[in-house]
Formats: sequence, structure tokens, C-alpha cells
Amino acid sequence: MALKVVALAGGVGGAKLAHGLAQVLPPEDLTIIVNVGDDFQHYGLSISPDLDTVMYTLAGIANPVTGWGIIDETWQAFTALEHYGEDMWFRLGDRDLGTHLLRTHLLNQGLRLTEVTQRLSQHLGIGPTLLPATDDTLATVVNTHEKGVLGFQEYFVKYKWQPTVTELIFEGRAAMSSEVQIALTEAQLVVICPSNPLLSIAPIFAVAGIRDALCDLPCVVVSPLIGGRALKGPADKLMRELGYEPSASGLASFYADIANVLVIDEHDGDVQAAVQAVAPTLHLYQTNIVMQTLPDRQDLANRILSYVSEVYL
Ligand code: FO1
Repeated sequence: MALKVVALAGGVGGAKLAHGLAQVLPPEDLTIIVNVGDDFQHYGLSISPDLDTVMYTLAGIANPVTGWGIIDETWQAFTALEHYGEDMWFRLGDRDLGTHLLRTHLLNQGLRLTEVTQRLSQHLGIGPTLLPATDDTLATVVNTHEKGVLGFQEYFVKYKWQPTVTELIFEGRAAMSSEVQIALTEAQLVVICPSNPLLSIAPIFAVAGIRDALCDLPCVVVSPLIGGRALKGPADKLMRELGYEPSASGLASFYADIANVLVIDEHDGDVQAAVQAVAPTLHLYQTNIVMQTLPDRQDLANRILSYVSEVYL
């Protein structure tokens, strides 16, 4: 069925389902809107970790262990910087540096991040359209109890997301690009991939107009939790710290007025009543949402699209 799908994704977990969708949908029917709140300047380079994680994953060159960075990476530049006494808390591989160098160069020449991303992803042979959520500056700032205000990567990588988060601030007045606007106008289904709701999806909602657009579109949310725990990263910890129960009903309340279908894992048990209490009209689809292999990603994407087409569209 020709169905125009827009996926929202952030880090590693979201990229996996985006990859599954890219396997089962024609490239012209899939647009992936990616979080840019993790972006930062490092050694003068413009780094877009979530765009790179989605791009490398769809290109089949992502490091399969970490989920971020490039497979078979070398670390000559990184080692050289360490020899100069630098504290290299953020690892920059040699192949990955190629991406950062070219992105920084093209941005300095005046290209928008959207145009840079299209150029990089085309050279990596990626069919679907990858779009940053905005071309404006948008930075996730993390206020923590133990360390005060931290930049995202300081919180996430340097302090390994251990500090207690008291507040997330999405700095910048970010507007949708025309490309994002058109994608959301043409969308027949939105898939919110299993990314961290607070760190990866909330910054996308901070872009003016995106949240409102999603309220008027059929939207399926895929849980990043299994039995209340994040498969990887701090999704459950962040939800708890910011007042959401790390559960199907916690997700239902976070995505209230946006989600029409919530996909949770079969191991989450019978949560139907709890979810109905929070979101009476929400369709709950319980299935195996663990993606360890590429076939798993493809299979989950197929199951979700089939369920939504039968039950909701
Ligand atoms: N995550 C880490 O935990 N340690 C790193 O050294 C690291 C380096 C890195 C370099 C490029 C890149 O695109 C991502 C990188 N990440 C690293 C992941 C990054 O912190 C992302 O923001 C997370 O995946 C959350 O989305």
C-alpha cells in the first residue's frame, strides 16, 4: 500500500526502527525527522550525533556494538589529540571526522543543515529523506542536581547520564524548515520511533508547530521500554526524574493528544486498564519490540504498519 510515512527518531533505538521502515517502504514514501538537540561544537566542528546515528544506521555502516559512530573505525586523530594531553571524553573516529569536517565546511559555506544532510546521505546511498527537525539552533540543556547546568553531551557522555536531572531546557527559537513542513503536510502516518521521549522526541516537539501538526495526524508511538526498563540509555531514569512513570501509561500520558496507537512489548503484561485510564481512545498493540537483527527491524516495521492499517487508518 502506498502510504506516506514520517518517522520521528533520535538516538540508537529510534535509528533501528527507522532502518526497519526503510527496508519495507519505498524510499519516496519515508521521511525521517531527526532530533538535533544533541548537536554541539567540538574542536570547531559541527557535530550532529543523532543525524549521524540515523544516517550511518540506514547506510549499514553504524558500529553495531555502540550504535553510534562508524564500523571498523580507526582512532589516529583521537590518539594524536590525547598525546597533546587533551581529555578526549567524546570519542571522534577518523572516518567519523570526515563527516564532521565536511558538514562544518558546508555549513560555513552557508548551506542549511537540511541541505548538508541530503548531500551526505545521498553519497551514502540512503533512499529515504533524512531531515533535521530544524535548521535553526536548538540545544538540549540539562539541569542536574549534582552538577548544575550541563550541555547535552557533557551530561550524556562525560557524566554517563548519571546526574539526577531536575529540568530539561530546549534553548533556541527553532522553526520548521520548509522541508519538514511539507513532509508533515503530506504525511498519512507518523511513526514515533523507540527513542527516549524526553531526550530525543521532546526536543523535536520544541520546534514551533511540529507538536500541533502531529495532533492532527494518525500517529503510532513505539515504546523504548521493555517491562519499564530502557533497552539502552536513560529513558526510564529520565521519565522517572521528570515525573513520568516508566510504563505504558507513563508513555500514554507523555504522548497524550498525539498518540493514536501505542506499541508496547508483549512482556509488559496486561496494562490495558492502566492505559485506558490515562488515554481512553488509545489503541494498544502488544508485540515483540526487541530488535537485535536487521530482520527483526524489518519485521517490527511490517507488523506495526499492518496493525495500524487494519485497526486505525
Ligand atoms: N556516546 C558515548 O557514550 N561516548 C562517545 O564517546 C560518543 C561519541 C560520539 C561521536 C559521534 C557521534 O555521532 C555520537 C557519539 N556518541 C557517543 C553518542 C552521542 O552521545 C549521542 O548523542 C547519543 O547516542 C544520544 O543520542
